[in-house]
Amino acid sequence: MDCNKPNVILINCDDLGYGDLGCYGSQLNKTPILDKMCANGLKLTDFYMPAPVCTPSRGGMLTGCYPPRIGFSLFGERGHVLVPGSQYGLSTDEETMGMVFKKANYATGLVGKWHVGDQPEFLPCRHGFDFWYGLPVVHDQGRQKRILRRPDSDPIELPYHPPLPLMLNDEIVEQQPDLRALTERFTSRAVEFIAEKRNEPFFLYFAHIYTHRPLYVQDEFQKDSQNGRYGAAVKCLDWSTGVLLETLKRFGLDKNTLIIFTSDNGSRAGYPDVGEGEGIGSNGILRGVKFSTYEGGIRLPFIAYWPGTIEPRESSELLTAMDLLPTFARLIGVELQKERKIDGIDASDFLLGKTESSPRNEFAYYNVDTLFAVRKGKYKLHVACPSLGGRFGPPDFGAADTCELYDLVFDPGETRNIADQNPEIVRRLFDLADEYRKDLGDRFKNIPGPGKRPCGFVENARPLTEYDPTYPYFAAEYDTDEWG
Ligand SMILES: [Ca+2]
Repeated sequence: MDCNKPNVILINCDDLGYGDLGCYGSQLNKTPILDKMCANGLKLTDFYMPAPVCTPSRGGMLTGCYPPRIGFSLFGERGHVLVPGSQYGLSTDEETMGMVFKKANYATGLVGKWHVGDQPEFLPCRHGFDFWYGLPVVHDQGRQKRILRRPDSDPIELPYHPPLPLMLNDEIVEQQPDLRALTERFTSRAVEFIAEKRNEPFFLYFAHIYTHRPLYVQDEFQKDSQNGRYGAAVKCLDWSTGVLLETLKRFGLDKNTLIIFTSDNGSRAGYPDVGEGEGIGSNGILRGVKFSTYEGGIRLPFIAYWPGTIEPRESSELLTAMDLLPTFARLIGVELQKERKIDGIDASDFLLGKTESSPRNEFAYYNVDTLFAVRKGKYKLHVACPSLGGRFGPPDFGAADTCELYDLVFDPGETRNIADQNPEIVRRLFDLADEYRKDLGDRFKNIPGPGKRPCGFVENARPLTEYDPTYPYFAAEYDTDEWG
């Protein structure tokens, strides 16, 4: 076994909130396996995704870049995430995690949701992944009743998407798969991948569909859930992680495998269309929800587990998912491309416990391509707020100026604006915001951003599937109107 070439498994959940795991304070969801992994690994309290919604969060993580840098902003007129048949996707000019691991001759696999472009030009095999079993889009983008419920209007039925494709590499192997069993099938494919690649170094990116709605979960996980289908989905994530841990142990790979567990953005808990009673997610002590640049939308659980190499510890140092790409590169001994600027910082010494402090001490909160807030050290300044999207919606409609300063150490819930009492800190953070805008631009401020690169684009895009009333789909249409 080549100890200089550790295996890496990156587990990314979908919409799992900061407060959804037992080890992050959940009293409702049962996560004994993740809690144990957390107790025996590195737990971060201040870990950020690059965006508070799927597509830019994932694109930013895979490339080590703030989403505007890779052209992930507004896709077309309105879309803040990619939809089936979009002309946009992750440019193959960008260096992804898959490509970085390929440089070191790793086997690279993706199991689960991609969501950074569904056209053939943008699929995982074009981005350094040898193997892929999963969904090109989010699972609420299949044939499913979609009722938009807003407190201020009557329910509106939204148009159907084309049938949800399940892919094996670049081929569609099923349409409208049974969502209730999909996580088990993903887990089984992940085990097969590990088994096949056990004699060579591998990178596995496992991108779950839980706990994004609609939630379909096997009865087995629902039986003793204290949080409805939501708690059952979290339990299934815990179970799936347990299967991977056991598989590594059986193949004698556990001491040579780094596992990271996180989520792409915060929970939707608190949205008006999220019903009570069926179980809801939690962003714990944090304010804000998915789509929001308050902490709850974008600060996520992060566990790094590598028995014998990472000593158990908890840290409140800053780290972001953009830092994973350069950190992995350092761990496996490859150089990143030099032509294109990235935003990630190599944090391998911090991850391994060689230093107590993280090399990152600031973060820019971009949503679509407007800068909403900056953090440096313990201080966070909100410089913009959504103008019409309101508390709940994405800020597609624009922004308004604001000036809210929070001390995230004493006030992680962002409850007390201390801007008036700290004019000097406010001034310094406005200056920092301007530095980011000069490089990455700002839609709201009409600043173009010379550091932005174009998103991938194809002229003749179309959905991968088309509804055919005579075709025997696994599920003709998903039968809940939960989405988003
Ligand atoms: Ca998500």
